[in-house]
Amino acid sequence: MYPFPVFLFLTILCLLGSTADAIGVNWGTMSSHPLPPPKVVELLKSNEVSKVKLFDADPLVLQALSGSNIVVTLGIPNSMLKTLNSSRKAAESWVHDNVTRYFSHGGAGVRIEYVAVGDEPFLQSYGDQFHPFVIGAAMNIQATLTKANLAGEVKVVVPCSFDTFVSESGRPSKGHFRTDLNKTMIELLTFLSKHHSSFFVTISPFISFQQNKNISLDFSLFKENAHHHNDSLRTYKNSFDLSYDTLVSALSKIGFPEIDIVVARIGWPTDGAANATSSIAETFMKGLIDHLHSKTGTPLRPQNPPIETFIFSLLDEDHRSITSGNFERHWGVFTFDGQAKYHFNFGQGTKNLVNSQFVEYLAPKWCVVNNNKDLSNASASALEACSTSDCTALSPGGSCSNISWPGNISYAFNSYYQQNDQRADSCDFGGLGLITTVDPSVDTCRFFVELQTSHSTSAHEAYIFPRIILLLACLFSCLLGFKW
Ligand SMILES: *[C@@H]1O[C@H](CO)[C@@H](O)[C@H](O)[C@H]1NC(C)=O
Ligand SMILES: *[C@@H]1O[C@H](CO)[C@@H](O)[C@H](O)[C@H]1NC(C)=O
Ligand SMILES: *[C@@H]1O[C@H](CO)[C@@H](O)[C@H](O)[C@H]1NC(C)=O
Ligand SMILES: *[C@@H]1O[C@H](CO)[C@@H](O)[C@H](O)[C@H]1NC(C)=O
Ligand SMILES: *[C@@H]1O[C@H](CO)[C@@H](O)[C@H](O)[C@H]1NC(C)=O
Ligand SMILES: *[C@@H]1O[C@H](CO)[C@@H](O)[C@H](O)[C@H]1NC(C)=O
Ligand SMILES: *[C@@H]1O[C@H](CO)[C@@H](O)[C@H](O)[C@H]1NC(C)=O
Ligand SMILES: *[C@@H]1O[C@H](CO)[C@@H](O)[C@H](O)[C@H]1NC(C)=O
Ligand SMILES: CC(=O)N[C@H]1CO[C@H](CO)[C@@H](O)[C@@H]1O
Repeated sequence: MYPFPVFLFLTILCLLGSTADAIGVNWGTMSSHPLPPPKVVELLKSNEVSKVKLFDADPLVLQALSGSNIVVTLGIPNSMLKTLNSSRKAAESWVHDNVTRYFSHGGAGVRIEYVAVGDEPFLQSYGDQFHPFVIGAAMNIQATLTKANLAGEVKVVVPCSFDTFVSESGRPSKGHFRTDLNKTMIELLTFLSKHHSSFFVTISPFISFQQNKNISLDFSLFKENAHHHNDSLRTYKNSFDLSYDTLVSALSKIGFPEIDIVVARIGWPTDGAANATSSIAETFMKGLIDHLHSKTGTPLRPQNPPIETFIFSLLDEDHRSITSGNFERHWGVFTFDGQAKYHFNFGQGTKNLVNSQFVEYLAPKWCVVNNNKDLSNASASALEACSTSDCTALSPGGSCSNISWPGNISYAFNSYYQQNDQRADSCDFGGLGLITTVDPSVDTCRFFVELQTSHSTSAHEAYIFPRIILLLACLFSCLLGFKW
Protein backbone atom coordinates (compact mmCIF):
# COMPACT_ATOMS: atom_id res chain seq x y z
CA MET A 1 0.00 0.00 0.00
CA TYR A 2 1.18 3.50 -0.84
CA PRO A 3 1.07 5.99 1.98
CA PHE A 4 -1.79 8.42 1.39
CA PRO A 5 0.25 11.46 0.26
CA VAL A 6 2.04 9.36 -2.36
CA PHE A 7 -1.30 8.11 -3.62
CA LEU A 8 -2.58 11.68 -3.81
CA PHE A 9 0.55 12.75 -5.66
CA LEU A 10 0.14 9.93 -8.18
CA THR A 11 -3.52 10.81 -8.68
CA ILE A 12 -2.59 14.42 -9.38
CA LEU A 13 0.11 13.29 -11.79
CA CYS A 14 -2.44 11.18 -13.65
CA LEU A 15 -4.87 14.09 -13.83
CA LEU A 16 -2.15 16.37 -15.17
CA GLY A 17 -1.04 13.74 -17.64
CA SER A 18 -4.49 13.30 -19.09
CA THR A 19 -4.71 16.97 -20.02
CA ALA A 20 -1.24 17.17 -21.55
CA ASP A 21 -2.39 16.84 -25.15
CA ALA A 22 -5.80 18.36 -24.60
CA ILE A 23 -7.29 20.80 -27.04
CA GLY A 24 -7.65 24.32 -25.74
CA VAL A 25 -9.51 27.33 -26.98
CA ASN A 26 -8.86 31.05 -27.53
CA TRP A 27 -11.09 33.34 -25.47
CA GLY A 28 -11.14 36.82 -26.96
CA THR A 29 -13.12 39.69 -25.48
CA MET A 30 -13.36 42.21 -28.33
CA SER A 31 -17.12 42.40 -28.07
CA SER A 32 -19.50 45.30 -27.58
CA HIS A 33 -21.57 43.13 -25.23
CA PRO A 34 -19.36 40.35 -23.92
CA LEU A 35 -20.84 37.29 -22.26
CA PRO A 36 -20.04 37.77 -18.52
CA PRO A 37 -16.74 36.01 -17.61
CA PRO A 38 -18.37 33.67 -15.03
CA LYS A 39 -20.77 32.51 -17.75
CA VAL A 40 -17.84 31.88 -20.09
CA VAL A 41 -16.03 29.85 -17.44
CA GLU A 42 -19.23 27.82 -16.96
CA LEU A 43 -19.32 27.29 -20.73
CA LEU A 44 -15.68 26.09 -20.72
CA LYS A 45 -16.36 23.70 -17.85
CA SER A 46 -19.56 22.24 -19.29
CA ASN A 47 -17.66 21.56 -22.51
CA GLU A 48 -14.70 20.08 -20.62
CA VAL A 49 -12.25 22.58 -22.06
CA SER A 50 -9.15 22.35 -19.89
CA LYS A 51 -6.95 25.03 -21.46
CA VAL A 52 -7.67 28.58 -22.47
CA LYS A 53 -5.62 31.25 -24.23
CA LEU A 54 -6.39 34.89 -23.48
CA PHE A 55 -5.30 38.04 -25.31
CA ASP A 56 -4.79 40.11 -22.20
CA ALA A 57 -5.03 39.73 -18.43
CA ASP A 58 -8.43 41.22 -17.60
CA PRO A 59 -8.94 41.06 -13.80
CA LEU A 60 -12.63 40.03 -14.15
CA VAL A 61 -11.62 37.17 -16.44
CA LEU A 62 -8.83 36.03 -14.11
CA GLN A 63 -11.14 36.21 -11.10
CA ALA A 64 -13.66 34.06 -12.95
CA LEU A 65 -10.93 31.55 -13.81
CA SER A 66 -9.64 31.40 -10.23
CA GLY A 67 -10.10 27.99 -8.71
CA SER A 68 -11.44 26.55 -11.99
CA ASN A 69 -8.33 24.41 -12.56
CA ILE A 70 -8.37 25.54 -16.23
CA VAL A 71 -4.83 26.02 -17.52
CA VAL A 72 -4.33 29.59 -18.77
CA THR A 73 -2.17 31.42 -21.31
CA LEU A 74 -2.11 35.14 -20.53
CA GLY A 75 -1.60 37.66 -23.32
CA ILE A 76 0.26 40.95 -23.51
CA PRO A 77 -1.30 43.30 -26.08
CA ASN A 78 0.94 44.62 -28.87
CA SER A 79 0.42 48.16 -27.65
CA MET A 80 2.44 47.38 -24.49
CA LEU A 81 5.48 45.91 -26.25
CA LYS A 82 7.36 49.16 -26.69
CA THR A 83 7.17 50.01 -22.99
CA LEU A 84 7.98 46.46 -21.93
CA ASN A 85 11.05 46.44 -24.18
CA SER A 86 12.50 49.65 -22.80
CA SER A 87 11.57 49.28 -19.14
CA ARG A 88 12.39 46.36 -16.86
CA LYS A 89 10.29 48.13 -14.25
CA ALA A 90 7.22 48.03 -16.49
CA ALA A 91 7.81 44.30 -16.99
CA GLU A 92 8.04 43.84 -13.23
CA SER A 93 4.74 45.66 -12.68
CA TRP A 94 3.07 43.64 -15.41
CA VAL A 95 4.23 40.34 -13.95
CA HIS A 96 3.40 41.39 -10.40
CA ASP A 97 -0.08 42.69 -11.24
CA ASN A 98 -1.04 40.08 -13.76
CA VAL A 99 0.86 36.89 -12.95
CA THR A 100 2.16 36.75 -9.37
CA ARG A 101 -1.10 38.01 -7.91
CA TYR A 102 -3.12 35.19 -9.48
CA PHE A 103 -0.64 32.36 -9.94
CA SER A 104 -1.19 28.98 -8.34
CA HIS A 105 -0.70 25.31 -9.11
CA GLY A 106 -4.40 24.73 -8.70
CA GLY A 107 -6.44 25.44 -5.60
CA ALA A 108 -7.88 28.92 -5.43
CA GLY A 109 -5.69 30.80 -7.90
CA VAL A 110 -5.11 30.64 -11.65
CA ARG A 111 -3.03 27.90 -13.27
CA ILE A 112 -0.91 30.08 -15.57
CA GLU A 113 1.13 28.06 -18.05
CA TYR A 114 2.29 30.62 -20.62
CA VAL A 115 2.65 34.36 -21.01
CA ALA A 116 2.18 35.27 -24.67
CA VAL A 117 4.17 38.39 -25.53
CA GLY A 118 2.19 40.30 -28.16
CA ASP A 119 -0.67 39.12 -30.34
CA GLU A 120 0.80 38.12 -33.70
CA PRO A 121 3.16 41.12 -33.63
CA PHE A 122 4.93 40.00 -36.84
CA LEU A 123 1.78 40.13 -38.98
CA GLN A 124 2.99 41.51 -42.31
CA SER A 125 0.30 44.20 -42.40
CA TYR A 126 1.70 45.73 -39.18
CA GLY A 127 5.02 46.49 -40.86
CA ASP A 128 7.63 47.55 -38.30
CA GLN A 129 5.09 48.82 -35.79
CA PHE A 130 5.76 46.16 -33.09
CA HIS A 131 8.44 43.93 -34.54
CA PRO A 132 11.53 45.76 -33.08
CA PHE A 133 10.26 45.49 -29.49
CA VAL A 134 9.17 41.87 -29.28
CA ILE A 135 12.40 40.13 -28.29
CA GLY A 136 13.37 42.82 -25.77
CA ALA A 137 9.93 42.67 -24.18
CA ALA A 138 10.05 38.86 -24.02
CA MET A 139 13.48 39.00 -22.35
CA ASN A 140 12.30 41.50 -19.76
CA ILE A 141 9.25 39.40 -18.92
CA GLN A 142 11.46 36.29 -18.71
CA ALA A 143 13.96 37.99 -16.39
CA THR A 144 11.11 39.12 -14.16
CA LEU A 145 9.55 35.67 -13.99
CA THR A 146 12.95 34.22 -13.11
CA LYS A 147 13.38 36.75 -10.33
CA ALA A 148 9.89 35.91 -9.02
CA ASN A 149 10.80 32.19 -9.02
CA LEU A 150 8.07 31.44 -11.54
CA ALA A 151 10.23 30.68 -14.59
CA GLY A 152 10.05 26.93 -13.96
CA GLU A 153 6.29 26.91 -14.38
CA VAL A 154 5.39 29.90 -16.52
CA LYS A 155 6.89 29.91 -20.01
CA VAL A 156 7.28 32.98 -22.21
CA VAL A 157 6.08 32.60 -25.82
CA VAL A 158 5.46 34.83 -28.85
CA PRO A 159 2.42 33.97 -30.99
CA CYS A 160 3.49 34.12 -34.64
CA SER A 161 1.02 34.75 -37.46
CA PHE A 162 0.38 32.44 -40.42
CA ASP A 163 2.38 34.82 -42.65
CA THR A 164 5.68 34.61 -40.76
CA PHE A 165 6.65 31.63 -42.93
CA VAL A 166 6.20 31.06 -46.67
CA SER A 167 6.98 28.75 -49.54
CA GLU A 168 6.74 30.47 -52.92
CA SER A 169 6.46 27.18 -54.80
CA GLY A 170 3.88 25.79 -52.39
CA ARG A 171 6.26 22.93 -51.53
CA PRO A 172 6.71 22.39 -47.78
CA SER A 173 10.39 21.46 -48.17
CA LYS A 174 11.04 24.95 -49.57
CA GLY A 175 9.52 26.69 -46.52
CA HIS A 176 11.39 29.59 -44.93
CA PHE A 177 10.70 32.54 -42.66
CA ARG A 178 9.81 35.85 -44.28
CA THR A 179 13.11 37.45 -45.20
CA ASP A 180 12.41 40.66 -43.25
CA LEU A 181 12.20 38.47 -40.13
CA ASN A 182 15.45 36.50 -40.63
CA LYS A 183 17.32 38.07 -37.76
CA THR A 184 14.34 38.31 -35.41
CA MET A 185 13.38 34.66 -35.89
CA ILE A 186 16.87 33.48 -35.04
CA GLU A 187 16.78 35.64 -31.89
CA LEU A 188 13.32 34.36 -31.00
CA LEU A 189 14.19 30.69 -31.50
CA THR A 190 17.44 31.08 -29.57
CA PHE A 191 15.49 32.65 -26.72
CA LEU A 192 12.73 30.01 -26.74
CA SER A 193 15.09 27.06 -26.85
CA LYS A 194 17.30 28.48 -24.11
CA HIS A 195 14.26 28.63 -21.83
CA HIS A 196 12.77 25.28 -22.94
CA SER A 197 9.71 27.05 -24.30
CA SER A 198 7.65 26.36 -27.44
CA PHE A 199 7.02 27.99 -30.79
CA PHE A 200 3.46 29.42 -30.86
CA VAL A 201 2.02 29.75 -34.34
CA THR A 202 -1.22 30.28 -36.24
CA ILE A 203 -2.08 27.76 -38.94
CA SER A 204 -4.88 29.02 -41.17
CA PRO A 205 -6.27 26.56 -43.69
CA PHE A 206 -9.15 28.99 -44.31
CA ILE A 207 -6.85 31.79 -45.41
CA SER A 208 -4.68 29.36 -47.42
CA PHE A 209 -7.84 28.28 -49.23
CA GLN A 210 -8.89 31.89 -49.86
CA GLN A 211 -5.48 33.02 -51.09
CA ASN A 212 -4.15 30.01 -52.99
CA LYS A 213 -5.93 28.57 -56.00
CA ASN A 214 -3.93 25.34 -55.62
CA ILE A 215 -5.58 24.56 -52.27
CA SER A 216 -9.00 22.98 -52.76
CA LEU A 217 -11.81 23.05 -50.22
CA ASP A 218 -11.68 19.25 -49.84
CA PHE A 219 -7.93 19.42 -49.16
CA SER A 220 -8.61 22.08 -46.49
CA LEU A 221 -11.34 20.01 -44.87
CA PHE A 222 -9.32 16.77 -44.41
CA LYS A 223 -11.55 14.96 -46.93
CA GLU A 224 -10.38 11.47 -47.88
CA ASN A 225 -11.01 12.06 -51.56
CA ALA A 226 -9.04 15.33 -51.74
CA HIS A 227 -6.44 15.65 -54.45
CA HIS A 228 -3.06 15.11 -52.77
CA HIS A 229 -0.06 17.42 -53.09
CA ASN A 230 3.33 15.82 -53.66
CA ASP A 231 6.68 17.18 -52.54
CA SER A 232 9.40 14.87 -53.85
CA LEU A 233 8.56 11.56 -52.21
CA ARG A 234 6.31 13.03 -49.56
CA THR A 235 2.56 13.08 -50.03
CA TYR A 236 0.33 15.66 -48.41
CA LYS A 237 -3.30 14.73 -47.82
CA ASN A 238 -4.50 17.97 -46.22
CA SER A 239 -3.75 21.66 -46.01
CA PHE A 240 -2.93 21.55 -42.28
CA ASP A 241 -0.01 19.15 -42.81
CA LEU A 242 1.20 21.19 -45.77
CA SER A 243 1.37 24.42 -43.73
CA TYR A 244 2.78 22.67 -40.69
CA ASP A 245 5.65 21.14 -42.63
CA THR A 246 6.34 24.43 -44.39
CA LEU A 247 6.90 25.79 -40.88
CA VAL A 248 9.00 22.77 -39.87
CA SER A 249 11.25 23.42 -42.90
CA ALA A 250 11.55 27.10 -41.98
CA LEU A 251 12.55 26.15 -38.40
CA SER A 252 15.07 23.58 -39.68
CA LYS A 253 16.64 26.13 -42.04
CA ILE A 254 17.61 28.39 -39.17
CA GLY A 255 18.81 25.51 -37.02
CA PHE A 256 15.85 24.55 -34.82
CA PRO A 257 14.42 21.39 -36.38
CA GLU A 258 13.31 19.89 -33.06
CA ILE A 259 11.62 22.75 -31.25
CA ASP A 260 8.14 21.99 -29.88
CA ILE A 261 5.31 23.57 -31.83
CA VAL A 262 2.05 24.78 -30.31
CA VAL A 263 -0.76 25.63 -32.73
CA ALA A 264 -1.91 28.77 -30.96
CA ARG A 265 -4.77 29.52 -33.29
CA ILE A 266 -6.72 27.41 -35.77
CA GLY A 267 -10.34 27.48 -36.85
CA TRP A 268 -12.86 28.15 -39.59
CA PRO A 269 -15.18 31.17 -39.67
CA THR A 270 -18.93 30.84 -40.26
CA ASP A 271 -20.02 34.12 -41.82
CA GLY A 272 -18.90 37.18 -43.75
CA ALA A 273 -17.28 35.39 -46.71
CA ALA A 274 -17.94 32.71 -49.30
CA ASN A 275 -17.42 29.20 -47.89
CA ALA A 276 -17.52 30.55 -44.34
CA THR A 277 -20.54 28.60 -43.12
CA SER A 278 -21.40 26.55 -40.06
CA SER A 279 -21.64 23.29 -42.01
CA ILE A 280 -18.20 23.75 -43.61
CA ALA A 281 -16.76 24.79 -40.22
CA GLU A 282 -18.21 21.62 -38.66
CA THR A 283 -16.54 19.45 -41.28
CA PHE A 284 -13.24 21.26 -40.75
CA MET A 285 -13.33 20.94 -36.95
CA LYS A 286 -14.23 17.26 -36.99
CA GLY A 287 -11.45 16.62 -39.50
CA LEU A 288 -8.95 18.57 -37.41
CA ILE A 289 -9.82 16.89 -34.12
CA ASP A 290 -9.71 13.41 -35.68
CA HIS A 291 -6.36 14.22 -37.25
CA LEU A 292 -4.90 15.48 -33.96
CA HIS A 293 -6.26 12.50 -32.03
CA SER A 294 -4.82 10.03 -34.52
CA LYS A 295 -1.37 11.35 -33.50
CA THR A 296 -0.06 10.52 -36.97
CA GLY A 297 1.77 13.82 -37.16
CA THR A 298 2.95 15.10 -40.54
CA PRO A 299 5.37 13.74 -43.18
CA LEU A 300 8.24 15.80 -41.70
CA ARG A 301 7.28 15.08 -38.08
CA PRO A 302 5.64 11.65 -38.12
CA GLN A 303 4.07 10.55 -34.82
CA ASN A 304 4.93 13.99 -33.49
CA PRO A 305 1.83 16.23 -33.66
CA PRO A 306 1.74 19.75 -32.12
CA ILE A 307 2.19 19.48 -28.36
CA GLU A 308 -0.90 21.65 -27.85
CA THR A 309 -3.59 23.15 -30.06
CA PHE A 310 -5.86 26.11 -29.34
CA ILE A 311 -9.05 26.42 -31.36
CA PHE A 312 -9.79 29.91 -32.64
CA SER A 313 -12.17 30.86 -31.29
CA LEU A 314 -14.60 30.29 -28.45
CA LEU A 315 -17.07 33.11 -29.23
CA ASP A 316 -17.83 35.55 -32.04
CA GLU A 317 -16.52 39.06 -31.36
CA ASP A 318 -18.27 42.03 -33.00
CA HIS A 319 -15.44 44.47 -32.28
CA ARG A 320 -12.65 42.54 -34.01
CA SER A 321 -10.91 44.44 -36.78
CA ILE A 322 -12.16 43.53 -40.27
CA THR A 323 -9.13 44.83 -42.18
CA SER A 324 -8.30 41.28 -43.28
CA GLY A 325 -11.91 40.34 -44.01
CA ASN A 326 -15.53 40.47 -42.84
CA PHE A 327 -15.20 36.87 -41.61
CA GLU A 328 -12.94 38.07 -38.76
CA ARG A 329 -15.93 38.60 -36.47
CA HIS A 330 -17.22 35.06 -36.96
CA TRP A 331 -14.51 32.66 -35.80
CA GLY A 332 -16.51 31.41 -32.81
CA VAL A 333 -17.44 27.79 -32.25
CA PHE A 334 -20.23 29.50 -30.31
CA THR A 335 -22.19 32.61 -31.27
CA PHE A 336 -21.59 35.80 -29.22
CA ASP A 337 -24.21 34.58 -26.74
CA GLY A 338 -22.64 31.18 -26.13
CA GLN A 339 -24.86 29.03 -28.38
CA ALA A 340 -23.20 26.25 -30.39
CA LYS A 341 -23.16 26.83 -34.14
CA TYR A 342 -22.66 23.19 -35.06
CA HIS A 343 -22.08 19.68 -33.73
CA PHE A 344 -18.59 18.85 -32.57
CA ASN A 345 -16.80 18.27 -29.32
CA PHE A 346 -13.43 19.23 -27.95
CA GLY A 347 -12.34 15.63 -27.92
CA GLN A 348 -13.14 14.67 -24.34
CA GLY A 349 -15.87 12.14 -24.94
CA THR A 350 -18.55 11.72 -27.55
CA LYS A 351 -21.16 14.26 -26.58
CA ASN A 352 -21.92 17.44 -28.50
CA LEU A 353 -21.25 21.02 -27.51
CA VAL A 354 -23.17 22.34 -24.50
CA ASN A 355 -24.73 25.81 -24.80
CA SER A 356 -24.45 28.64 -22.32
CA GLN A 357 -27.44 28.55 -19.96
CA PHE A 358 -29.60 31.39 -18.57
CA VAL A 359 -28.09 34.03 -20.82
CA GLU A 360 -29.52 37.48 -20.11
CA TYR A 361 -30.60 39.35 -23.22
CA LEU A 362 -32.02 42.83 -23.74
CA ALA A 363 -35.80 42.94 -24.38
CA PRO A 364 -37.13 41.06 -27.45
CA LYS A 365 -37.25 44.23 -29.57
CA TRP A 366 -35.80 45.08 -32.98
CA CYS A 367 -35.37 48.19 -35.07
CA VAL A 368 -36.50 47.99 -38.73
CA VAL A 369 -37.08 50.44 -41.53
CA ASN A 370 -40.57 52.01 -41.73
CA ASN A 371 -41.87 50.98 -45.14
CA ASN A 372 -44.48 53.74 -45.12
CA LYS A 373 -41.80 56.43 -45.37
CA ASP A 374 -39.91 57.76 -48.39
CA LEU A 375 -36.84 55.54 -48.35
CA SER A 376 -34.85 57.32 -51.03
CA ASN A 377 -32.24 58.42 -48.46
CA ALA A 378 -32.33 55.26 -46.32
CA SER A 379 -29.16 53.77 -47.78
CA ALA A 380 -27.07 56.64 -46.47
CA SER A 381 -28.49 56.11 -42.97
CA ALA A 382 -27.77 52.38 -43.22
CA LEU A 383 -24.17 53.00 -44.22
CA GLU A 384 -23.73 55.31 -41.27
CA ALA A 385 -25.30 52.73 -38.94
CA CYS A 386 -22.89 50.09 -40.26
CA SER A 387 -19.85 52.31 -39.72
CA THR A 388 -20.17 51.85 -35.95
CA SER A 389 -21.99 48.54 -35.68
CA ASP A 390 -21.54 45.05 -37.10
CA CYS A 391 -23.00 44.51 -40.59
CA THR A 392 -20.55 41.81 -41.70
CA ALA A 393 -23.38 39.29 -42.23
CA LEU A 394 -24.54 41.47 -45.18
CA SER A 395 -21.25 41.08 -47.07
CA PRO A 396 -21.02 38.81 -50.16
CA GLY A 397 -21.33 35.18 -49.09
CA GLY A 398 -22.58 36.27 -45.64
CA SER A 399 -25.66 34.84 -43.91
CA CYS A 400 -27.70 37.98 -44.73
CA SER A 401 -26.30 38.64 -48.20
CA ASN A 402 -29.50 37.33 -49.81
CA ILE A 403 -32.03 39.54 -48.08
CA SER A 404 -33.22 42.11 -50.55
CA TRP A 405 -33.56 45.85 -50.16
CA PRO A 406 -34.92 47.27 -47.88
CA GLY A 407 -34.46 44.20 -45.65
CA ASN A 408 -30.75 44.91 -45.60
CA ILE A 409 -31.47 48.48 -44.41
CA SER A 410 -33.47 47.02 -41.54
CA TYR A 411 -30.57 44.72 -40.69
CA ALA A 412 -28.23 47.72 -40.48
CA PHE A 413 -30.68 49.72 -38.38
CA ASN A 414 -31.12 46.82 -35.98
CA SER A 415 -27.37 46.30 -35.55
CA TYR A 416 -27.00 49.94 -34.59
CA TYR A 417 -29.99 49.81 -32.25
CA GLN A 418 -28.71 46.70 -30.43
CA GLN A 419 -25.18 48.10 -30.30
CA ASN A 420 -26.66 51.11 -28.47
CA ASP A 421 -28.50 48.97 -25.92
CA GLN A 422 -31.87 49.52 -27.64
CA ARG A 423 -31.94 53.20 -26.73
CA ALA A 424 -35.09 54.64 -28.41
CA ASP A 425 -33.12 57.47 -30.05
CA SER A 426 -30.82 54.92 -31.73
CA CYS A 427 -33.77 53.74 -33.86
CA ASP A 428 -34.61 57.19 -35.19
CA PHE A 429 -32.69 57.56 -38.48
CA GLY A 430 -34.47 60.79 -39.35
CA GLY A 431 -37.87 59.18 -38.79
CA LEU A 432 -37.11 56.13 -40.96
CA GLY A 433 -36.71 53.69 -38.06
CA LEU A 434 -39.45 51.71 -36.37
CA ILE A 435 -39.23 49.60 -33.20
CA THR A 436 -40.98 46.22 -33.44
CA THR A 437 -41.54 43.19 -31.21
CA VAL A 438 -41.90 40.85 -34.21
CA ASP A 439 -38.62 39.06 -34.97
CA PRO A 440 -37.63 40.17 -38.51
CA SER A 441 -35.16 37.25 -38.99
CA VAL A 442 -35.47 35.44 -42.36
CA ASP A 443 -34.01 32.02 -43.22
CA THR A 444 -30.28 32.03 -42.42
CA CYS A 445 -30.31 35.75 -41.61
CA ARG A 446 -30.64 36.25 -37.89
CA PHE A 447 -31.58 39.71 -36.59
CA PHE A 448 -29.90 39.50 -33.19
CA VAL A 449 -30.88 40.88 -29.80
CA GLU A 450 -27.87 41.93 -27.76
CA LEU A 451 -26.86 40.75 -24.31
CA GLN A 452 -27.39 42.69 -21.14
CA THR A 453 -24.17 44.10 -19.79
CA SER A 454 -23.21 46.21 -16.81
CA HIS A 455 -23.52 49.35 -18.94
CA SER A 456 -26.97 48.44 -20.30
CA THR A 457 -29.36 47.50 -17.50
CA SER A 458 -29.13 45.43 -14.36
CA ALA A 459 -26.24 43.13 -15.05
CA HIS A 460 -25.75 42.33 -11.39
CA GLU A 461 -24.76 38.76 -12.21
CA ALA A 462 -21.49 39.84 -13.76
CA TYR A 463 -20.42 41.31 -10.44
CA ILE A 464 -21.84 38.91 -7.92
CA PHE A 465 -20.21 35.84 -9.39
CA PRO A 466 -16.56 36.97 -9.18
CA ARG A 467 -17.23 38.13 -5.64
CA ILE A 468 -18.54 34.75 -4.62
CA ILE A 469 -15.55 33.10 -6.22
CA LEU A 470 -13.19 35.54 -4.54
CA LEU A 471 -14.91 34.93 -1.22
CA LEU A 472 -14.58 31.18 -1.66
CA ALA A 473 -10.97 31.68 -2.67
CA CYS A 474 -10.32 33.67 0.52
CA LEU A 475 -12.05 31.05 2.64
CA PHE A 476 -10.02 28.32 1.01
CA SER A 477 -6.70 30.00 1.48
CA CYS A 478 -7.56 30.88 5.09
CA LEU A 479 -8.40 27.24 5.74
CA LEU A 480 -5.13 26.20 4.16
CA GLY A 481 -3.30 28.84 6.14
CA PHE A 482 -2.00 30.82 3.17
CA LYS A 483 -1.19 34.49 3.49
CA TRP A 484 -2.06 36.88 0.60
C1 LIG B 1 14.59 48.17 -26.53
O1 LIG B 1 15.06 48.44 -25.24
C2 LIG B 1 16.47 48.55 -25.17
C3 LIG B 1 16.85 48.66 -23.71
O2 LIG B 1 16.22 49.77 -23.12
C4 LIG B 1 16.93 49.74 -25.99
O3 LIG B 1 18.34 49.83 -25.96
C5 LIG B 1 16.46 49.52 -27.42
O4 LIG B 1 16.78 50.66 -28.20
C6 LIG B 1 14.96 49.28 -27.47
N1 LIG B 1 14.59 48.94 -28.81
C7 LIG B 1 13.93 49.76 -29.60
C8 LIG B 1 13.66 49.29 -30.97
O5 LIG B 1 13.52 50.84 -29.22
C1 LIG C 1 -2.06 44.02 -16.28
O1 LIG C 1 -2.79 43.65 -17.42
C2 LIG C 1 -3.76 44.58 -17.79
C3 LIG C 1 -4.53 43.97 -18.88
O2 LIG C 1 -3.71 43.44 -19.88
C4 LIG C 1 -3.12 45.86 -18.19
O3 LIG C 1 -4.10 46.80 -18.56
C5 LIG C 1 -2.34 46.36 -17.06
O4 LIG C 1 -1.66 47.51 -17.49
C6 LIG C 1 -1.38 45.31 -16.58
N1 LIG C 1 -0.74 45.78 -15.43
C7 LIG C 1 0.41 46.37 -15.49
C8 LIG C 1 0.98 46.84 -14.22
O5 LIG C 1 1.01 46.55 -16.54
C1 LIG D 1 0.44 25.78 -57.77
O1 LIG D 1 0.56 24.58 -58.51
C2 LIG D 1 1.38 24.70 -59.66
C3 LIG D 1 1.32 23.39 -60.41
O2 LIG D 1 1.47 22.30 -59.55
C4 LIG D 1 2.80 25.04 -59.21
O3 LIG D 1 3.63 25.19 -60.32
C5 LIG D 1 2.77 26.35 -58.42
O4 LIG D 1 4.05 26.65 -57.92
C6 LIG D 1 1.79 26.25 -57.28
N1 LIG D 1 1.70 27.56 -56.62
C7 LIG D 1 1.55 27.71 -55.31
C8 LIG D 1 1.53 29.10 -54.78
O5 LIG D 1 1.41 26.78 -54.54
C1 LIG E 1 17.24 36.09 -45.19
O1 LIG E 1 17.64 34.77 -45.52
C2 LIG E 1 17.55 34.49 -46.90
C3 LIG E 1 17.88 33.03 -47.12
O2 LIG E 1 18.57 32.49 -46.06
C4 LIG E 1 18.49 35.41 -47.67
O3 LIG E 1 18.37 35.13 -49.04
C5 LIG E 1 18.07 36.83 -47.39
O4 LIG E 1 18.99 37.73 -48.01
C6 LIG E 1 18.05 37.11 -45.90
N1 LIG E 1 17.50 38.43 -45.69
C7 LIG E 1 17.98 39.28 -44.80
C8 LIG E 1 17.27 40.60 -44.68
O5 LIG E 1 18.93 39.02 -44.10
C1 LIG F 1 1.63 12.00 -56.09
O1 LIG F 1 2.37 10.82 -56.02
C2 LIG F 1 1.59 9.64 -56.10
C3 LIG F 1 2.47 8.44 -55.96
O2 LIG F 1 3.63 8.74 -55.32
C4 LIG F 1 0.85 9.60 -57.44
O3 LIG F 1 0.02 8.47 -57.48
C5 LIG F 1 0.01 10.86 -57.57
O4 LIG F 1 -0.58 10.90 -58.84
C6 LIG F 1 0.85 12.09 -57.39
N1 LIG F 1 -0.02 13.26 -57.37
C7 LIG F 1 0.25 14.38 -58.03
C8 LIG F 1 -0.75 15.49 -57.90
O5 LIG F 1 1.25 14.52 -58.70
C1 LIG G 1 -32.50 63.26 -49.05
O1 LIG G 1 -31.27 63.94 -48.84
C2 LIG G 1 -31.17 65.15 -49.59
C3 LIG G 1 -29.77 65.71 -49.36
O2 LIG G 1 -29.43 65.70 -48.00
C4 LIG G 1 -32.26 66.12 -49.15
O3 LIG G 1 -32.20 67.31 -49.92
C5 LIG G 1 -33.62 65.44 -49.36
O4 LIG G 1 -34.65 66.29 -48.89
C6 LIG G 1 -33.70 64.11 -48.67
N1 LIG G 1 -34.93 63.44 -49.00
C7 LIG G 1 -35.78 62.94 -48.08
C8 LIG G 1 -36.99 62.26 -48.59
O5 LIG G 1 -35.55 63.02 -46.88
C1 LIG H 1 -28.19 32.90 -51.54
O1 LIG H 1 -28.90 32.57 -52.71
C2 LIG H 1 -28.21 31.68 -53.57
C3 LIG H 1 -29.04 31.51 -54.82
O2 LIG H 1 -30.39 31.34 -54.52
C4 LIG H 1 -27.97 30.36 -52.84
O3 LIG H 1 -27.24 29.46 -53.65
C5 LIG H 1 -27.16 30.63 -51.58
O4 LIG H 1 -27.00 29.44 -50.84
C6 LIG H 1 -27.86 31.66 -50.72
N1 LIG H 1 -26.97 32.02 -49.65
C7 LIG H 1 -27.36 32.11 -48.39
C8 LIG H 1 -26.33 32.51 -47.40
O5 LIG H 1 -28.50 31.91 -48.04
C1 LIG I 1 -28.91 47.00 -49.66
O1 LIG I 1 -29.19 46.49 -50.93
C2 LIG I 1 -29.16 47.45 -51.96
C3 LIG I 1 -29.66 46.80 -53.22
O2 LIG I 1 -29.11 45.54 -53.40
C4 LIG I 1 -27.75 48.00 -52.07
O3 LIG I 1 -27.68 48.97 -53.08
C5 LIG I 1 -27.32 48.60 -50.75
O4 LIG I 1 -25.98 49.02 -50.82
C6 LIG I 1 -27.50 47.61 -49.64
N1 LIG I 1 -27.24 48.28 -48.37
C7 LIG I 1 -26.54 47.73 -47.38
C8 LIG I 1 -26.37 48.52 -46.13
O5 LIG I 1 -26.07 46.60 -47.46
C1 LIG J 1 -15.66 24.31 -53.01
C2 LIG J 1 -16.74 25.31 -52.79
O1 LIG J 1 -17.81 25.01 -52.32
N1 LIG J 1 -16.43 26.52 -53.10
C3 LIG J 1 -17.39 27.56 -53.11
C4 LIG J 1 -16.86 28.72 -52.32
O2 LIG J 1 -17.72 29.83 -52.49
C5 LIG J 1 -17.89 30.23 -53.84
C6 LIG J 1 -18.75 31.47 -53.84
O3 LIG J 1 -19.96 31.23 -53.16
C7 LIG J 1 -18.53 29.14 -54.63
O4 LIG J 1 -18.63 29.54 -56.00
C8 LIG J 1 -17.67 27.91 -54.53
O5 LIG J 1 -18.33 26.88 -55.18
